[in-house]
Amino acid sequence: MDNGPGEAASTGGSIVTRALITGITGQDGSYLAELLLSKGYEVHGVIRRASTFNTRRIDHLYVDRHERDVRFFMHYGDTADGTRLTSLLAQILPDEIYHLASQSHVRVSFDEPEYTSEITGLGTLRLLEGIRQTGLGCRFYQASSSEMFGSAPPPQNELTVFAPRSPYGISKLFAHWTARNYREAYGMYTANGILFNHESPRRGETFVTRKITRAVARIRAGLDDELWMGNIDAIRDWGYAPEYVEGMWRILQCDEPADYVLATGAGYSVREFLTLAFDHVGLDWQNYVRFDESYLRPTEVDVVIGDSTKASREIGWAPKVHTPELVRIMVDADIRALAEGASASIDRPALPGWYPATG
Ligand code: NAP
Ligand code: G4F
Repeated sequence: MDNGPGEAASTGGSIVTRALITGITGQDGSYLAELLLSKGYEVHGVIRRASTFNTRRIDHLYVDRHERDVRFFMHYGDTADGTRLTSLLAQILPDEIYHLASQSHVRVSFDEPEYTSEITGLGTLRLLEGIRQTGLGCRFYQASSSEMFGSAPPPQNELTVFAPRSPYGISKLFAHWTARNYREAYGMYTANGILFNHESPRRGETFVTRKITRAVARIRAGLDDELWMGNIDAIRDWGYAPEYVEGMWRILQCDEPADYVLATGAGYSVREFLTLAFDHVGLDWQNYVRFDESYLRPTEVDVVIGDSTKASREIGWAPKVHTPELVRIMVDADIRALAEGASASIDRPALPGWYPATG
């Protein structure tokens, strides 16, 4: 049975496309859930059981399941647990799967290479094998990453030879090739979105952009007076996450599965990001930023700048928000959050000193 988009399952007489999102509690998962709900989808999310709440980014979407016309459902699951993933597939019968769950922090992947391979690499294999074994005719999106390009010179596109430089990048490459192999070997609809860095006010606070914008808000408010950073010469292609999840959806609407790069096409160094962020509030970053070598990576990806010509041509995707505007959006959001007393936001450890230096 192939319940592709537009021919989806029927519930209560109406036609509803049913999506399954792994990693729904993350930055991208939360924006994607909003997007799909706004398009009339029934959305099922996989969340990890945790001893603390991890649903903060999606709490606003929650609807009591006893209400009428509920279209948002959560299920416990973990990419380490193939049996559970397979039973969820058989229970939910999704038309589209967006596989976003991952140990997504590059620096952490050097500390936990085995765990990262298990979750980020093998997790994809478990899900694809579950789809194959249950015989589902669904469409599958794999969250591939520009980190797979590693040391390959920019601009990078779908034809660039991969040269990953971290356990995370290597794990993503395993997942990427596994998705392609299942497409070729079994005729399954699997598509890879090779996404360059994309950020937002919902970005985890140990990624460099959010770390900076949150620090700017706190320094401006007089709550902090220094910011410890690693390699600020690295160059990234930073876009705006809500636009990238729209790209994910477009990728799965193609008649034939394919792989696409999504990027803005412009590179900025971390140093330039710092300048833009501090300038936005009238401060000089050089008065606050200090160097801490514990934030360096054993091998660094020096520069990634994407070429998303194929996505523009074939799926009509083009980013509108570029890095300077992104910086303003994020700084303003962190200033607002601080003023509203929500500065402890999503990923801030209660006791930073207890945590390994990861971001
Ligand atoms: P994120 O904010 O770190 O979210 C990761 C999600 O994966 C969270 O929902 C997390 O759950 C979940 N997760 C982690 N380990 C899991 C496990 N063992 N089982 C089930 N779920 C697990 O990442 P993001 O920025 O939204 O990125 C989404 C995906 O795109 C990731 O695969 C990432 O590697 C990839 N990607 C991101 C970018 C980017 O710039 N953002 C670029 C390219 C690719 P908890 O909330 O419980 O931790
Ligand atoms: O924000 P980052 O940690 O992101 P990174 O390593 O590019 O990875 C992110 O983007 C990937 C897309 O290519 C995703 F696949 C991945 O899941 C993740 O979302 O670091 C960006 C750059 C690096 O070069 C890092 O060395 O910033 C540099 N940096 C300098 N000081 C720092 C810091 N990064 C962090 N996290 N913290 C610092 O203090």
